[in-house]
Amino acid sequence: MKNAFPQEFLWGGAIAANQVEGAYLTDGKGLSTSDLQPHGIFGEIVERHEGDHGIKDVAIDFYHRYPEDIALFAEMGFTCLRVSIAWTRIFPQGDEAEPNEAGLAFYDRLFDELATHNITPLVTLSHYEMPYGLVKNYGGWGSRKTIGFFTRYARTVFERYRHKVKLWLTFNEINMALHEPFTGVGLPKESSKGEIYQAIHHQLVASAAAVKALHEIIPDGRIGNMLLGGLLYPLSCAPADVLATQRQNRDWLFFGDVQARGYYPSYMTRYLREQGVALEITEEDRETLKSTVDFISFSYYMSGCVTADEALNQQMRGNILNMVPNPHLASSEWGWQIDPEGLRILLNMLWDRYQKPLFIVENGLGAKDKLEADGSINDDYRIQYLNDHLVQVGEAMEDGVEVLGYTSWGPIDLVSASKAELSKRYGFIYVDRDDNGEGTLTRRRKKSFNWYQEVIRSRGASLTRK
Ligand code: BGP
Repeated sequence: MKNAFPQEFLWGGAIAANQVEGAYLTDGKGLSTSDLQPHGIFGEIVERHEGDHGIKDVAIDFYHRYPEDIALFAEMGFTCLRVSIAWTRIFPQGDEAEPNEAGLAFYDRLFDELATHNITPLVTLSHYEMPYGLVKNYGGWGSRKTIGFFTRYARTVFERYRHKVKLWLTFNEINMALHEPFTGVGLPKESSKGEIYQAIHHQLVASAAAVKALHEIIPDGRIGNMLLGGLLYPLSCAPADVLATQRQNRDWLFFGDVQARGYYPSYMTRYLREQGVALEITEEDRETLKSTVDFISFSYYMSGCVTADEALNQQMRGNILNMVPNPHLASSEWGWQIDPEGLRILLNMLWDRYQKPLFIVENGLGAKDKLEADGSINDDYRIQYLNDHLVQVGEAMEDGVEVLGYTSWGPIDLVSASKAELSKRYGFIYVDRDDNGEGTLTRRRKKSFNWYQEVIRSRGASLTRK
């Protein structure tokens, strides 16, 4: 492939605190919503008791092993690492007046280590977790007060790391709240549409308040939103299918519309009215929402189809976005449909819609890897997946889309979000730990490690087209 990627394009990987760090009560950290989901975001919510265990309590022990892991990322040539800050390390219950110094100090060490290797941090403020204290005592994002707690947290970390971190994201996959309200906004699963959208509204206001604070505190910084790029195609060309698809794409684009444009789109006003949902939106909220993001970031793993045919729809329902399988695409071992061209389509769609720079902050293949007797891991399927997606990123850039960078999901094996599995591996680096928590936590380079290293070194020239 010809060299489509500019010098300043950021290459790297993305991880999230609750999926890698472990040390779930260390140095004063409080319990987060993630700590109550030992079986992942689709599993039950479990109250924690002294002496109990969950796979994420240790995760891959990044809290203690980050220097070794960052050295491996540097060896691959990473110029960027997306991490998240665990809010509960900074404000353990969420409502304290003063931050927890030991938590702040940890991220100082982490960012210093990245700086040693010239790796630019891209930091998510909230990745699928919030202080459980805010859920228990205030009702999570259902309460307007949470906007203030979050803004205090955001301002605290912006002030503290203003010389170390210039690139920020607000909420990971903010549109996920519609599907998993506990993970997204700290509300029970059985919450009504009105309650969920009110909580989402509070979160959107908080996101905009963070954008405003960032611009004040770090004038040379940039902050983006983060969407689950749930690209949907009509199952057929029947206008009813096309219309249903437009509506479902708007379910998630709505978040981007508010965060990038600064106001609620008209289709949403109609939708909420027809659902009988009357949101409490103050004048001050409207003012705050006008602080729009500098760039759009998103995750992309798969695409899906939509049909207006309810009977067919019901038959095929099953996964989180209610996608109907696309007969033209193959699936991963976890049933996620693989669609590299979808990434080009999505990049163009978001660029056409927002005209703001884009950042692919998650993409990758979760697969079972085999550790050979000689210690090698030959993950050609992962190389293929990533190669094909990166080729399409190059195509989108040729189309004129402005892309800031690409951080593949899980550059080191980590605990999966959906089911808290370790056997669902995404990494270039293998971690010796299984779903039961057995293993030495030793790290090993997979075949894809050298492959990615070469892709970065050659700025994409080594990618192969079909
Ligand atoms: C995204 C999340 C990540 C990550 C990824 C892969 O939705 O932002 O946290 O885990 O999906 O999903 P999983 O871990 O379930 O395979």
